[in-house]
Amino acid sequence: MSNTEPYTPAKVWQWNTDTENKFSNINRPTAGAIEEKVLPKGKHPLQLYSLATPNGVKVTVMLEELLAIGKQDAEYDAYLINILEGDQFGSGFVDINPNSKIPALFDQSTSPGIRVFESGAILVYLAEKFDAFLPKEASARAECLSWLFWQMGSAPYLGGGFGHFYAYAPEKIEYCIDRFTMEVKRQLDVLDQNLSSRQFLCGDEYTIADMATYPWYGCLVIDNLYGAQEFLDVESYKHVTRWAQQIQARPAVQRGSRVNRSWGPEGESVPERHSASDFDLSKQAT
Ligand SMILES: N[C@@H](CCC(=O)N[C@@H](CS)C(=O)NCC(=O)O)C(=O)O
Repeated sequence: MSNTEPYTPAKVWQWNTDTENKFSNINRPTAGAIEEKVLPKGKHPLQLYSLATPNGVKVTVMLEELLAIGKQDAEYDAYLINILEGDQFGSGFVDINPNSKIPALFDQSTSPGIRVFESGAILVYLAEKFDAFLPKEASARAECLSWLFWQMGSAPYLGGGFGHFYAYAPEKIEYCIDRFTMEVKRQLDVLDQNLSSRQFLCGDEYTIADMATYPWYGCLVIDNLYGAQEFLDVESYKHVTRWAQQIQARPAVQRGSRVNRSWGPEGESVPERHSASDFDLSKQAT
């Protein structure tokens, strides 16, 4: 594929399996399990199968926040799903998420157990189960769900659109980078304007909307997600930066961001988490 060769779509699209790209290689045009693989299960009420990508971090941050406010039944076992190795296509994983994407949660404290997939649905499920981080009053709840769903609808433009074409695609295609940069900068401006008069996305209260948005737009601005800080001129989004720094300073966010990480500095990552002491053990390993 090259920018200089004009591309004419075939009459019927065919799946090209001999691409060199490690990200497109894991994708396939069909759904369902491709191998029998039983998922491991721990002793805690909640079983999480995930990876520390922005969508995964939303949930580990929520679980750590719940534990931090004393919700002991939010104890969880977090197992690593290596999406580059195809773990998401194992039969056990597909049973709890037919869409083969992390994160996926299994609540074994109920009988029968409950599966939940899609990060936004998992956040709402946990918020309702533990009565936390989702306001109950009608207008505050509507505001929180609006920002949560805003994030769920917007992030694919950031990750699948901008991030993919700016950082991962085998060649830089101006049309694609322009299109998604325009949209991501517009989204950052939406957030910046909202946060200019609010401490958190919905006002004074820290909610699941902040937890969902921080790993994407917060990390884009303060952690150089996709190496795009300069390209996107993130310094101009001052309110997003202030908000992201405030959230990043929370101990539960720092713990949650380390869970299910299989990369980064040794001692920082906690690839599997089964108890609070896993964070200390991981530090001692350095
Ligand atoms: N809308 C989903 C998106 C989940 C998603 O895209 N997960 C990615 C990692 S961030 C994944 O599992 N990719 C594996 C694949 O595409 O095969 C959610 O928010 O849970």
